[in-house]
Amino acid sequence: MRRKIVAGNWKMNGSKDLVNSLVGQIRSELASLDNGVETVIIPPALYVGDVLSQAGAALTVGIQNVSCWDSGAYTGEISAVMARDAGCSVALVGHSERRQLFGETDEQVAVKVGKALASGLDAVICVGETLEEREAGKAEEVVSAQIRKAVADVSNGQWSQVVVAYEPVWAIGTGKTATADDAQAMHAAIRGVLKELGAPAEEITLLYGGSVKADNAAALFGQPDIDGGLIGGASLKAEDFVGICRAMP
Ligand code: G2H
Repeated sequence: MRRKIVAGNWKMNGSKDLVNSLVGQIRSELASLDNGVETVIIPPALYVGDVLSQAGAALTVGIQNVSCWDSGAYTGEISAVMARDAGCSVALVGHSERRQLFGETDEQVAVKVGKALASGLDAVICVGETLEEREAGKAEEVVSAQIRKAVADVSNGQWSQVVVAYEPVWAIGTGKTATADDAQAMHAAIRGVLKELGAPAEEITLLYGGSVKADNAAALFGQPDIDGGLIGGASLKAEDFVGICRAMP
């Protein structure tokens, strides 16, 4: 039985006021939900403590990025060890915005996956193709290569901490969503790659991300290989985010 996860990636949005208004509301509205979904809030790192203080046991908290290093003279960096120490349970690694805007490479993603897992965090490894790559018929090839590199150093005992999020770059924040069929096809391919690599593929949670909303979540989550969602814009409004959590079968 795979974990079902809905994670809200706030990106560089939010404030103490938003934490105060949103987290308690999400928490209370999800209190009666019994569909087994694990709900994760991933705010900007400065607000991790504030979110944790309001999250209660029902919500877990994550960090959007971790450093390639554990500590030292790396101004502005936050290590996985620190994120764990601060109370995070989850780290996003290799989000397309990190790859595209900050030049994060597959090699750095692999190092960050290692740091997250070694520190005890679950690593949500983000992969996805650009529109150009999809139109060239290379989507599966690109995503498969990203996964192979990202998990190259994962050891047998660490697979239970690995989650993969498929986020087609052309669907992120654009209002365009992959069809449920297209997303399912890619998720099945991802599971196939994990299996080839010797991972317990049937037990690994695969999330879809990219303009997920309350009104398209049920179709996506109803697919056999889609185990939840990584939510951006719609995680900033309680009604939308809770609606997505409720859409999990
Ligand atoms: C993809 C997603 C969250 P959005 O980046 O990671 O964002 O739901 O706004 O497309």
